[in-house]
Amino acid sequence: MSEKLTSKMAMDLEDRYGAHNYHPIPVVLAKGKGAKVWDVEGKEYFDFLSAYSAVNQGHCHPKIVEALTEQAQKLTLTSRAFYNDTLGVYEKYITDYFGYDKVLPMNSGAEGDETALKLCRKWAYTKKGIPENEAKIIVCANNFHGRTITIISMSTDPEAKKDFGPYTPGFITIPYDNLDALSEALKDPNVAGFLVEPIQGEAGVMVPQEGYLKKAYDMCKAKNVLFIADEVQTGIARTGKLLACDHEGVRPDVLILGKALSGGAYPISAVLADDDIMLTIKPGEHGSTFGGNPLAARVAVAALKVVKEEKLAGRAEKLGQLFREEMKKINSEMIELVRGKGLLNAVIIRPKNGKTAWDVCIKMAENGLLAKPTHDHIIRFAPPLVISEEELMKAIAIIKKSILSFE
Ligand code: IF1
Repeated sequence: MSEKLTSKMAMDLEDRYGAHNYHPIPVVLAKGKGAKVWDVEGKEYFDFLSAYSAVNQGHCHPKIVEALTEQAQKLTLTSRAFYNDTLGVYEKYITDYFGYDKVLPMNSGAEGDETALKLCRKWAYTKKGIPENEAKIIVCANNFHGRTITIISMSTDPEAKKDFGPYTPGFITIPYDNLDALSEALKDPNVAGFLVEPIQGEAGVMVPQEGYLKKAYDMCKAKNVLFIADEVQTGIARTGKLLACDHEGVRPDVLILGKALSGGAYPISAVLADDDIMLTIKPGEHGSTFGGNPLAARVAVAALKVVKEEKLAGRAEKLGQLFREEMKKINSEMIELVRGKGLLNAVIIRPKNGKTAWDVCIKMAENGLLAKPTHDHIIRFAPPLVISEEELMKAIAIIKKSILSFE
């Protein structure tokens, strides 16, 4: 093809040949570096979505790309029918890094959550002594854990759920950030686990009250119930600590990671737990063709090293405070509320003259910044954690100019 692909052509192709399961902002990206991306016409943007926090380390981080390309030329996949020379190295590295006995490697975040659910049930029957098929797992309203049938069975979002039944049983839904409801649900002796996002992402960056996670953890301990943290989005430095649970000194019994575990270079997820839990799953009982492949193993080690070397958690903490302060200074009726932790933030948009969060995002894109609305009235702001203070201030100026253009 000698003809150059324009944005219009690329969008038409996706529309014509791709399933219509997304409604993207109309930009066509062709290149990324650090906190910035470029469209096919060469227009530059700050990326304030970071692929839903998968590119915390910045787009195309040279060290991650190096690990990926080097390993891609040597060995990419063996399946777990055989050992390979990279997986064990990665397993030692990540278990030391997060302080767990064992890791179970998977690919997508949803698979990580599914793995944690299976692990919890296995533990319930083989260790806790819950009667067969009676185990229950407590989940929170407005959660987001992925798109599989079991995961949407735990969802309270009609959009995620409707017309996809019948649903998987075995879950108890309680309100998020509500310890009384948790206490009540924990009275059921067949409860095996409590699955929670330390900050609810999809719900609109819902930060629970201080002490919620710690108290919830202690209540689970008192009832011999596993505290399972979905840190797929909040983990790996996004909220200003390595894990969002670290803000309250909580060490989950089961920890689910994904997204930035690869720095966005490859789909990699992981479940971490100690031996008494993890070793309840025996050979043949769970797995994945691609989970723990050599490419993933090398990429994950590189991605985790970057987080430490570039002190990304500290950057997220400091720049996040700056971001929220500057957002609160913007004098517009459209800004109803600013909330978040580290560089996982949300601005609640009050519609003005029929203009909504979507219109603000379109205006920001025109002005060179990409973000996506969630639930019509919330905009999530989550740039790569490698963004410099100077870049952040430029980005804030774009956000401000865009919002004020509706005054
Ligand atoms: C999409 C949201 C973010 C997650 C948590 C597991 C998964 C996710 C806490 C599953 C995935 C994504 C998927 C993405 C939209 C997105 C999202 F808007 F829906 F809420 F990030 F904010 N646990 N989150 O947030 O991971 O299987 O996708 O690898 O397009 O569905 P996955």
